[in-house]
Amino acid sequence: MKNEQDRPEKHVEAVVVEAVVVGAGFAGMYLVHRLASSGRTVRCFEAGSDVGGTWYWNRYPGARCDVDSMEYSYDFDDELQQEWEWTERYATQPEILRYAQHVADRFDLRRHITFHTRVERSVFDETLLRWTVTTDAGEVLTSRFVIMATGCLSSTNLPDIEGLDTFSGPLVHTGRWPHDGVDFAGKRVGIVGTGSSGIQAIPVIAQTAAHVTVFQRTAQFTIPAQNCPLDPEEQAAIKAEYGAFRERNRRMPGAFGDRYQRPAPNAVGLSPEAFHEEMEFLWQQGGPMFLSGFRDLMRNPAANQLAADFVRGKIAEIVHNPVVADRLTPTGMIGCKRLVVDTDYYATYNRPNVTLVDVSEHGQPITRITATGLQAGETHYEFDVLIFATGFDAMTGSLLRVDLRGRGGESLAETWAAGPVTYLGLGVTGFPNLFMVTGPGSPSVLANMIIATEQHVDWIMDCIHYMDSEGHAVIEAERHAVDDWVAHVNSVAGRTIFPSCSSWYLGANIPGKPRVFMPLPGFPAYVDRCQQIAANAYEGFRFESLIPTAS
Ligand code: N01
Repeated sequence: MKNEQDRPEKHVEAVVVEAVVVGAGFAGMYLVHRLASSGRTVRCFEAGSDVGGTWYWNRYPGARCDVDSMEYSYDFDDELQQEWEWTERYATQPEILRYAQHVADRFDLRRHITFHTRVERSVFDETLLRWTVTTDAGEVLTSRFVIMATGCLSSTNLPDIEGLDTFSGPLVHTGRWPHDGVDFAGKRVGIVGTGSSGIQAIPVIAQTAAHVTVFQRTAQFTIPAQNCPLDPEEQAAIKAEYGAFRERNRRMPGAFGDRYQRPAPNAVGLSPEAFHEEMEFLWQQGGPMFLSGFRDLMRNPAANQLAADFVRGKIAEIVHNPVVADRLTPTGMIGCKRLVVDTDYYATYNRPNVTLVDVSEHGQPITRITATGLQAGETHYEFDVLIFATGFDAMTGSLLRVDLRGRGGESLAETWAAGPVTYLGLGVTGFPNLFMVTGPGSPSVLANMIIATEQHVDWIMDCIHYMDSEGHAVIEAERHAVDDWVAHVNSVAGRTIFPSCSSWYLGANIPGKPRVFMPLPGFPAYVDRCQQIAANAYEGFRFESLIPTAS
């Protein structure tokens, strides 16, 4: 902590607001609720016309969550979680959006949120110890805190392909889906990208389109969701002990899936029969807990190959045409890229109106978009609708889209030129009183996102209360703490298979983006560390206090 003795007296302008929150997804909404209900002035800015974040923008057909709905919801208010009724094991995008809107109504959040507005710039004034925040509507605010609740997967990635603006029909990105929908009936549809979004959308679009042509650059491992209606008795049983249910899930590595936990032996060393029987059970059970049946799948490449081979075998069983099955069969390790969860994905390729085109460098790469379709290799494909399911500039994209200027006018982009560096994924040296929710270096995308955002918001609120009680005006991550934290994240990730493939976790999907493994595996250990740091007077952060001005 700094010695305040020699600090010159400062006169502080009236604070317009205590906090500016950027984004009104699940993180921003909970922040607004906590800040406003503790009597603080808060302004939240949201580019969309309503709350919901990811679930507001990603309205493509088939969009649904792959964390169980009883787990993918706020747990900060017991009445809220008791009164809301989920209808399916995995909630659809419209149902999650309705839930977000219900929360906004219930806690009267919208009066603090300015919609259709982006924060464009935020500059830290080292004299006033305040942020000057400017929006694209021209509004300027002075705020003590800026809290980035911009989401990990909200900056869409549209590949830079020649002729993108020449296509004469609708050209849509899954992450910016039109609110009035897209009519596929009788249409020829081209879809580029086979990650989670494409894999969810393709089977649904194929049901009404005249023809769907899928342009696949890399084959993906995907596991059946085995989605089903939620049994009211099961829902009631969970609600009867919701607190304990939540607590058990918070102790899971990804803060979800406790009830699917089974004894997890090592795959290596197990008899092939016993291994196959367990894998079959996990496949029938469905969902992202598929890889948790064995302790060594995410650590030992040999074990991982056994599970990968099991899924490859499933593809060969499901897909009738062996050439198409072969094209759909991923190489490499399973779970190294984000595991995809689907409904009828592989079986969709048995439909006569679905074609798979390999656009990898060994196949027919896409060279340009034309007025009537796209050119891949030697072939020109004609479409009425073109869809890009090409993902996001993950984790850093939406943070860097705002011109954030910290001490000395340095931008976050400059500070992160070699990749994102943070302390706990919450703070950055040189950017006082700036918090990120689920920033790089925190479990974020490797965890149940709503629970991860609640944990961060609770930590931030505790920290702000602590600052007030201690008379601190400003908090800032110390450089040595950031360096140690980055080393820690690399070391934890390095003990897994995650860094060994080209995934968006590493920024590998964006040309020129520094390759840094951004999320931190292991939610419970992270939470323990956050609590320990708070208990030790927020070690690793430094504080500054204002000399009170005479009135
Ligand atoms: O994006 P992605 P996403 N030419 O980056 C391809 C979450 N999410 O929107 O693998 C041709 O995974 C690219 O190919 P390649 C979830 O965390 C969750 O699908 O780079 N193809 C890939 O196939 C997920 O991981 C849910 O070779 C190009 C695809 O586009 C994350 O969001 C649902 C290309 C992008 O896949 C992102 O998923 C949806 C090009 N120039 C999303 N550029 C659920 O909860 C890219 N591709 C279930």
